Order: sequence, then C-alpha cells, then structure tokens
Amino acid sequence: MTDPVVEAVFDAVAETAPAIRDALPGRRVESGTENPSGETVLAGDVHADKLLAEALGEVDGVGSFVSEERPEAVDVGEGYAVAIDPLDGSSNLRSNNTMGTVVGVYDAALPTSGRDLVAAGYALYGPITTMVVADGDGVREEVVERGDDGGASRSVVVDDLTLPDEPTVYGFGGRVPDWPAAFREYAREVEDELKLRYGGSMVGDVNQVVTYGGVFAYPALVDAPEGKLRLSFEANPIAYIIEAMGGASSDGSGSILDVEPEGLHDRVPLYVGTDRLIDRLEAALDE
Ligand code: AFP
Repeated sequence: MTDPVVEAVFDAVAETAPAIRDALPGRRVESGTENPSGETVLAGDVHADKLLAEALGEVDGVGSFVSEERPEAVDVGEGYAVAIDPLDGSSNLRSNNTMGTVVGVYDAALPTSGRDLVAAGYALYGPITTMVVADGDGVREEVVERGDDGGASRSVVVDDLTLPDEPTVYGFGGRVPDWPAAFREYAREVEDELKLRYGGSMVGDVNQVVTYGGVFAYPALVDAPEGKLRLSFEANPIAYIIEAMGGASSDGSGSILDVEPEGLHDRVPLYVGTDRLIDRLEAALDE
C-alpha cells in the first residue's frame, strides 16, 4: 500500500530535479565553505541543498530535514525524518559527469539504524533524469521529465525491479595501495570476472549494478577503516534499495542496515550488490 507521505517526498524530489540541473552551469565553483565531514562544498551542493530543504519542508508528514551538508537536523513539523545527500558526486560537476540526489525516509529521529527506513531512493542526473524508488510497494525505476507547467512528471519505466541474476559489472572506490590486503585479493578475483564501471559518483556507479548486476564498494581503507561514505545519507538508503531488489549489503561483516550509528555524520565501509558476491566479500575479509 503506497504511503502518501513517501509519495509526496519523491514528488518533491522529482519536482526539484529540473531546477537543480538548470542551476548547475553557473555553480561549478567552490562555495568557500566545508560540510560537517570536512569536505569542500561546491556552489552546486549548497544550491541543491537549499532547493530540497524548501521542497521537502513543505511536505505534510515530514518532521525533520537532515542533510549531509548541515551539522544538525532541521525541524519542519511532525512526521518522518528525511535524510538527503543533495548532490552526490559533486566533484564530477567540473568534469561534467554523473551526479545524483540520495534520499532516505526514516520513521525515527536521526541518527538511527537503517532498520528504521520506510523508503529510500535516488535521482540520477545522467543523460536523462531517472529515479529509483524503494518503498512498501517494492522497487521501481522512473523517468523524470520537465512538464509544460515548469514542474516535473514521473513515469514508471520498470516496475518491480530486481537485481539481474548474472552479475556483469563492478566499481571499487579509493586507491588500490590504500586497500587492505584481503580486499585487494578479493578485488583481483572480481576484476577477472566482471567489467569495470567506476565514475566517482556513488549514485551513478550503484545504478550500473542496479541495471546490470554486480558489486559496488567504497571499502575500508588502511588509513580510514570507516571508509568514506556517510551511513545516514548514502550507505543506508543504497543498502535499503539493493536489499529490496534481492541483493545484499555489508559493512564487511554484516548488513549495513544493522549498523548502529553514534553520530549523524558517521562514515561506514559500503559493499553492495549481487548476494553471492557480497558473501564472498565477507568470507574474504573474515580470513
Ligand atoms: P563528492 O560528492 O565529494 O564528489 O564525493 C562523491 C562520493 O561521496 C561518492 O559519490 C563516490 O562514490 C565517492 O565519494 C568517490 O570518491 P573518490 O573520489 O575517492 O573515488
């Protein structure tokens, strides 16, 4: 049964997508500010965050707006906590490559585990704008197009999305010398079996796995055992989607959705994809 609040959240994300894209040409420069994770923020990040805060703050049933770019949750009423990465992969803006917006709808105040998610999705700004949405009705892919009224229309192109049986692609983040030996060994095996698809935007790279099957990882690194990606804004929503599609997620030892956060901007190693590839990953890291 479709949750009307969840539907309204993804309507707001779809409605905002054209405006986010339209504003990018003039916002490929640094904003001069840093986000709570200590990363340089681009003008495009700041603008996308502002547009989404306005749109999601208007949705009845959304109680708090929580952004990767903001230190704390913003109280906007009663209801779900909506966590967003407003412009994932924004370092791709200068090279004009894929980016996206990641969304997690939590039925609890953040920080909390992914088990409190009631829906998750992402908008992908590629040659066209698509959205993958996972909620109580399953997982679907939609195309978002600009409407005549300046708004946006959503049309379902694939209903009941599941991961393809035969995995064909992989994408691993971080530099090879920074990978722990056990992960490097696993990666060597996978490289012999699958095709490389890595573009530097988690949303774009995960959508390769969603479309063709395989594995995406931003692993634990030798000097960063917690990896790079944020649990609340990136890892949880992606894990929720991939698990709902019949795939698996892991932090190296178990489902991402069981990770109990300490802070709002916690990082976590992220491994997602075809379940048997994640089983092999956990076995390799367990040795
Ligand atoms: P930006 O938003 O700063 O571009 O970071 C993107 C990201 O969080 C995620 O989308 C990518 O998977 C990962 O970082 C890319 O990291 P590397 O630049 O180390 O490959």
